[in-house]
Amino acid sequence: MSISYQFPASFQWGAATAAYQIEGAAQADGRKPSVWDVFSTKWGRTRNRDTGAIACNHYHLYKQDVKLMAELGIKHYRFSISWCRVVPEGRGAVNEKGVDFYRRLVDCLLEHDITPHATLFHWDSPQALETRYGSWQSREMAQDFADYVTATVSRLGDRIQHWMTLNEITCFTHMSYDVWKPAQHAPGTRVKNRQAVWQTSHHALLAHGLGCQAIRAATPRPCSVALVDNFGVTVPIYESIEHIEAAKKAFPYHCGNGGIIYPALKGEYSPLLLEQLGADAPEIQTGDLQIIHQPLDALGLNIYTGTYIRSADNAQGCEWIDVPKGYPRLHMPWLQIVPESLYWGIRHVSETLQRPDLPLFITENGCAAQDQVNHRGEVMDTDRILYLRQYLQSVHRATSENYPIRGYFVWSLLDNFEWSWGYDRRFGITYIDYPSQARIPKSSYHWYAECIRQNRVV
Ligand code: GCO
Repeated sequence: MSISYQFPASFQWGAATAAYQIEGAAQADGRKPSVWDVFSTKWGRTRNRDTGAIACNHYHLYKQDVKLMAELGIKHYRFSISWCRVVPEGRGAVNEKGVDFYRRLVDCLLEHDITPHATLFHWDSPQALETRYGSWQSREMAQDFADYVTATVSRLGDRIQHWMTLNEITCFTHMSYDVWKPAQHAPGTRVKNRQAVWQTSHHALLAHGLGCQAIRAATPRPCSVALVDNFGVTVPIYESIEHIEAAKKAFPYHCGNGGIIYPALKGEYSPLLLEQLGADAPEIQTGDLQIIHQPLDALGLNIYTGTYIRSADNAQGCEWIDVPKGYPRLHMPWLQIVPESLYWGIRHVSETLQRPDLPLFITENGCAAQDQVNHRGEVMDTDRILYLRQYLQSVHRATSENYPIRGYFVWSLLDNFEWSWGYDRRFGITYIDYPSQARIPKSSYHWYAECIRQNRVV
């Protein structure tokens, strides 16, 4: 009998973006620079010194982009709110014109029967706080973030009921602060040692905890509160008992999982990781873990790839497997095709993190591909369809085994500013012709629309 890959009727289909990657309008209506505005103008930080100054000009073209979403058939849209539009100096005065843009956007979504899911922080922190105290190097950032959350949720909580605090803590801490080489993400600060790097992610975890409390205090109506994380997915080289156990043993060590998702979901840093970190471990003040370990209504997983693990006769009982030279990948050096990483990412939450209670969303999954517009003005991205089809079949497996996966947001609705890669890498199911700002739905857009229409992987 062939598998139909039919999803439950309640499954939520969506698409995701982020403010600095699509909005543009960097100086419109009172917005002040973020660390990415400053970082991306520095020589050698982004491809071709690309910046998000214009991006997809979504700030002005949002109505046509919402129309694209409606025609796609999604009922859920994940976007991020720019801290430096709402509180341009990072703390203090609220810029009501900045809030008004998000009111316009959300009202347009609701008019099209699309539910907004708002990420409160997707890396574009105010440059003013970098100047004031070095951003995430300071504990003050956690409270300033919570105050910005209060300002935002008290103004938009009448329209938005699905909130996510932070997007991918490691990407604005461990990738943004480095000891030995220039960090690849903003603010790109050199710090004195590894403990200083771990202290930045500890401060981000505090921001998450205080942010959860601020949302719940400020919301004018019931809402859901989530964290979005890109923990490192350890995948058994094949599904034998010993390799599955090895993948679970490797999990806390991989990509610092034990130092990010463990405190958030379990209220403690993984003892195994702390032992490995030794003096590099962050300084944890009394009460910090209680602040960090807030109840969550959901967890967002951003998963693009995985790392194969096998069992080993060593102290850790597991071994990382290097990626072979010719392993299939898409148009990013780290984007090895590992479809089962979605299944194992979902399963790790229930079994390795022991949180089977936690509703899950795939809040990002997608790939960069070498998209070309053909002579007929089309983008036939069958490589992206291949990638997405395999990954969605892996999500389906998790639903068929009754793991609490509630929905899937493709990354991304639009080609956009891909951070240090600039506009050189295209992740969208819609092609952006940047000079004209024309939107061209790719074959993957039409394929995804058919999946949504049939509620299954086609
Ligand atoms: C991330 C970010 C996105 C990226 C996407 C492709 O997960 O890194 O949330 O902003 O653009 O993942 O790298």
